[in-house]
Order: sequence, then structure tokens, then C-alpha cells
Amino acid sequence: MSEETSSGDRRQRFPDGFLFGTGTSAHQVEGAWNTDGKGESIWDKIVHDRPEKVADRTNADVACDSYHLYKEDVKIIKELGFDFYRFSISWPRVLPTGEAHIVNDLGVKYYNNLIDELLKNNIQPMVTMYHWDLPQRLQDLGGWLNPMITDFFREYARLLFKLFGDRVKLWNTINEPEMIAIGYGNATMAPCIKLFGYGEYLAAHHMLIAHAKAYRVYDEEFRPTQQGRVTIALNSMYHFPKTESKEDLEAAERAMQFQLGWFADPIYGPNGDYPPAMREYIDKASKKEGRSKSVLPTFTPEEVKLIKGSFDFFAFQHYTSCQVSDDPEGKFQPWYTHKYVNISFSDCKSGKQSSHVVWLKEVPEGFRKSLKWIKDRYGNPEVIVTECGYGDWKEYDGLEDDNRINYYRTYLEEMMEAILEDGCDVRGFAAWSLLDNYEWFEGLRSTFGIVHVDYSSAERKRTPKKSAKFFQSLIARRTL
Ligand code: PNW
Repeated sequence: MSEETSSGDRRQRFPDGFLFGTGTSAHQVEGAWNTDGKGESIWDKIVHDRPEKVADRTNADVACDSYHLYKEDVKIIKELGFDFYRFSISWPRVLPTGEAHIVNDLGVKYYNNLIDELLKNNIQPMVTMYHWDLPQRLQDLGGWLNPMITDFFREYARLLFKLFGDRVKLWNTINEPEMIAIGYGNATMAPCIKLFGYGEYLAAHHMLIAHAKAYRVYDEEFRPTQQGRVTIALNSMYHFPKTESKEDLEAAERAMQFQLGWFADPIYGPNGDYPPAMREYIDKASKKEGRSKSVLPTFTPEEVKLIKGSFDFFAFQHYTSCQVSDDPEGKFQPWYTHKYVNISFSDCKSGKQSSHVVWLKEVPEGFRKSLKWIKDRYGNPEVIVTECGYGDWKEYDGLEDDNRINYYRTYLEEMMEAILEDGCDVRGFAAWSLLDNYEWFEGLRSTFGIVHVDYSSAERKRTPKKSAKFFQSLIARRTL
């Protein structure tokens, strides 16, 4: 066999033990929004009160109806051959008021059924505790701005470990804290609070502490007997510099620190603290704004100890990349608080835009570079890619979803390069999403599923797309 062939083969075969999964989240698929004692979440409330915020004015009252049809979902996951299923637990379904002293037994029963059904079919559950659907009552108490939330979350986490930890061995505490924080800054996500340049930092601060408290509860009370693994799920784009100038290179690195480093540095970094670029630029901006104190909070020494190292692996979520140039003036740009950067999606180097979802440029090499960034910055932690996927407006998506297949193929190729050439320790990959589900303020307009859901049928008929078959054969052969 020639060398070229053997390296070619090597490149295409996934490492032994590599795990393939697929994911959904509670609000996006379950429906049954007020069934069997479930409490109201902030997403239930906002789309009911302000339907004009949703692209097609739909809500998730029924969604994919997975609350009733979960057995069908499991059957499809099994048929496609996935090793694990990443789903989230709706906090208000288990604890209608958010506080742990009032448990909704029927909600607990639903998740017990789902977990048991998965295990019966040899599919490992990976559970996200919080995928954005905060109990509305906790929001009324201030949500993630109120420091009390860190204890509410710890008690919720403790209950989940106690109820499900005998069978669930992979846990994500919080899904994409950056996206949640944005809901307290520029209001593009529930709870849609406009405290731009302040609220997002405070919400993020409490999420980091809440995550760490949950992690420590596991360490102290459950790990010895349950032996599972716990982490937080962090999203990031890759930020390419616009030019090779020193300023743009620094701006691109700064933007990585501001997005991924915001949450990853305190947990995975050596100091248990926010990244240096955030400290420097936010402190500087706060001064410029005339404040006596920075809007970026500081951790106490006890909090540093709590947060630093609160992970068992790195759960990474990636979709797209962007292009960054330096902005010395730091002009106002929603999303990019205090970064002093200009960000552009449309200009991103080699990216291809086949999707109508504006932020979803296909830049597969950005995936490889992100994984390398994680390796270099955090000492090559074990990574599971917990979300990556392709969506389009539903009229352009369909059962013959070649664009989605191309996206997955090229992204997975780059992931293999990261593993084999760059030495990144990537152990798993979860396709987002199993189903065409409720896409937050996009409503049902854009679809990310590898399985089509027919919203005109009461039974929400599920039909695997071509991309589902792509995964089926990929998983069967463990080869690209
Ligand atoms: C994910 N980006 O968020 C969410 O976790 C899912 O619930 C959602 O359905 C999915 O996106 C598709 O929109 C993202 O930076 C966060 O490119 C960040 C990015 C993309 C998606």
C-alpha cells in the first residue's frame, strides 16, 4: 500500500470509541407547554405575550410534541445508529416554580420514561440541565441577574443528579451561556432585557458560579457512586482576522477571548478568571464611560476556587465563523460590547453562503481552527462537540438536503484534520438537530433537523431526510 493511500485511509476513519450523537432541547421539541403540571418558562411567556417577536408568529405550545411522541424519536435515533442522544430537561416541567421543594412528579416521570427508553435501545443519554427555558417565576425574581439564582440552580442540579444520575452519566449544566447572557444585553433572546453593556456581564457571572456550584455538588455527593461526567456547553464562532496587520490579528484573538474565553477561561484556564483581553478592554471602557467601577464583575478568591477546574470534559458547539478587524474607537455595535472590533459574516474569507439563515456561513476550516484554539489555550482537554449543524428556511430545505450533507461532510473532514494533524483530543460529535424543531424567535421558519417534521399533521409525522441517511451510513462504517 502506498503511503498516500494509507494516510488517506487513516484520515477517513474515526478513532476507536468515537461517539456520534444528535441533539434537541426541551422547549424546542417537547410541546405540552402546560400539560401535567408543567410551569411556565420565560420562552412560553415571551412568545405568548409578544408573538410579533417571532419571525412567523408561531409558538412552541405543541412543537414536535415529543412529550407524547418520545418513543418515536428514540426509534429513529436507534435506526440511524447514534451512540448518544443529547436532550435537555425543562426546569419548569420538573420544578414548576423553579424552587426544589415543589417537585412535579409527572414531569419527573416523563424524563424517567425517556431515559429508560433510550437505555433500552442502547443509546446513551446526555442531559442538558438548562437550555434557556427558565421558570418564569425565577425570572420575576430577576432571573440570572439575581445572585440567588446560583443556589436555585444548585438545588435543581442536585435534584436531577439524585433522580436520574443512576442512569445518566453525561451532563451539561448550562447550554451556551453566551447566548443566554445576550438576552440580558441586547434583548435578542428571552427574557429580552435591554441592559446592554452591563446586564450580560452580570448574568454571565452568575451562570459561571451556578455551573460551578452544580459541578461541586456532583463532586461531593454523587461522583463516588454515580461516576458520570459533568461540564458546561460553550459555543463559539471562529474569528478570522481581516488582514494580517498586527491590529487585526490582535482583534481576532481578542474576539475569541470575548466569546469563548468569557466562559472557558474561568473554568479551563490557569487563573480561574476572565480572559485578560476582557479585563483590560472592559475596565478601560468602563472608565471611559465615567464609571468608578468596571461593569465586568470580579470573582472572590472562594469563587475562583469553586469555578477553576469545574469540568470533566469540554463540550463545544460550533456553527460558523466571521471576520474581524480592529476598531480603535469602540463604536456602538449590538452584540460586540466593549470588544473594539468590527465583525462581519458576509466577508468571511472562503465561506460559502448557501443557507438563508443570515449568520450561517459555511466555513469548515473555522471549525478546525476553533478546536486548535481550545487545544492551545486550555492544554488539550478532551472535547465532545455537542452541537454543530445546518439550517435553512423551510421552503429551501427538504428531504433531499444536499446542502446539509455538504455542510456536515466538510465540517467533519476539518474535525478529522484537527484530530489527526493538530492532535486535538476530540471524542464525539453531536449533530444539531435530530428534528425540525422550534427555532426560538425564528419560529418554524428555519429548520435544522436531519429528520423532517410535518407541522400540518396532528401526529407531527417524522421523515428522515437524506442527511439522516448520510449519518446512518457514516456511523455504520465509522468512516467519512
Ligand atoms: C444554537 N453562532 O445556538 C442553540 O443551542 C440551539 O438551540 C439552536 O437551535 C441552534 O443554535 C440553531 O440556531 C447557536 O455563534 C449559538 O453561530 C451560536 C451560534 C449558532 C447557534
